Amino acid sequence: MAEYQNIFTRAQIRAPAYPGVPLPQGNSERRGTPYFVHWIGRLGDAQIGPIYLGWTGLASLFCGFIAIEIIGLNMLASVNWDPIQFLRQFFWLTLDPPAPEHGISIPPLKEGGWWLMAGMFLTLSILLWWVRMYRRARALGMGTHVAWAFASAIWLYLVLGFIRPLLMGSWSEAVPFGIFSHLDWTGAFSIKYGNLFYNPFHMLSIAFLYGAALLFAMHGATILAVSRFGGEREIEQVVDRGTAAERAALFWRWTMGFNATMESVHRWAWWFAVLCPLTGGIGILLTGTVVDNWYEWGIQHGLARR
Ligand code: 07D
Ligand code: 07D
Repeated sequence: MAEYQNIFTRAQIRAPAYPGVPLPQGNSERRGTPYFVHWIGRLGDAQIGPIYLGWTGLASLFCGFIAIEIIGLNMLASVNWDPIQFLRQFFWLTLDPPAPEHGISIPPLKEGGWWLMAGMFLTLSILLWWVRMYRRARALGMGTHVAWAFASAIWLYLVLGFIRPLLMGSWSEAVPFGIFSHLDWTGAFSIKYGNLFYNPFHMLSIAFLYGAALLFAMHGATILAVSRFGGEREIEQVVDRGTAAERAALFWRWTMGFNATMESVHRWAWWFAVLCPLTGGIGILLTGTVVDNWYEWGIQHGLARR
């Protein structure tokens, strides 16, 4: 019995290393001879590589490197170039956006210009990585669901650091680069706009966040529970349901009254995950642009009481 309750993967795939399906014309080669690592296999697939180094991936890594370099060197400068203090104070170090008086102009480097430049490179890096995800999926003849889910997170990121600051007419509205400074920003944002809890889109975002965790737990647990009947071979189970899918479905009909299917559970998961930052981004976009104080808004709309 205990063998099925291990958090690590027990069965490791050890077929001969597989370079992947043939790619359409115009794709570059996949690099590296694949090899196997036992401990990696305990978490996922033991095969490492080959890796695809397209130009969008390389350009993304390059832009990401520049962004981290700008942020890191500014943080290092803020502790007088002392590497020990950099490590000790890392969580508290920050690269802040320009002050309000700069509006959406390009400020001097030391007054937020570095922040703007880091943000530009980070955004380029993220967008190029999105293109890489999209194009690799197409090259494999897959759907582009992963890229569109990623796009939803990018939407929230762009609202927080670019779209909303533009609408508000000031970079100072954007999020700083720093571990605790971005938490301080989040806390201050809520207070400044009268308590984000009364923002219905924050409520929706939270419901999808919690819902996504719940669905992930239910789905992960269900599949592990029927893996002794081959339940993790999900797609086979869609066309030829067999005893694993039957038991999983019956379990939920017993305990909950109805059940998802092997296919629909993934649609639920996708939508919950996607709707979390999608609704969140709408909530942030409305804050300060359409609604100045969510508590007052809540009172006006019968949500909050004085
Ligand atoms: C587990 C996948 C791996 C990703 C990881 C994050 C960096 C940052 C720092 C250059 C689940 C890698 C971290 C690349 C490097 C510098 C200075 C994903 C997994 C491990 N946050 N946030 C964190 C980001 C915002 C909030 C942690 C990013 C908003 C709260 C990490 C963004 C608001 C809390 C982090 C972003 C907000 C955190 C762990 C971008 C509202 C926490 C993240 C680009 C949404 C938690 C100390 C994690 C924490 C935390 C990264 C945006 C709120 C540093 C990259 C502005 C309340 N955030 N965050 O595991 O421990 O995600 O903070 O938008 O409590 Mg944040
Ligand atoms: C940040 C999307 C961008 C990330 C990208 C990733 C890299 C690194 C590195 C691979 C997370 C880029 C990656 C660059 C790659 C490696 C190593 C997604 C991001 C593109 N809140 N709140 C939310 C709760 C309060 C506030 C969402 C709970 C207070 C603000 C979420 C509580 C105040 C904002 C949520 C709570 C407050 C949010 C985020 C409880 C603070 C937002 C969803 C129990 C005092 C954001 C509408 C998400 C939002 C947001 C949860 C409380 C402030 C559901 C559970 C009242 C300002 N809050 N919150 O997916 O969308 O984030 O709001 O109290 O901006 Mg909140």
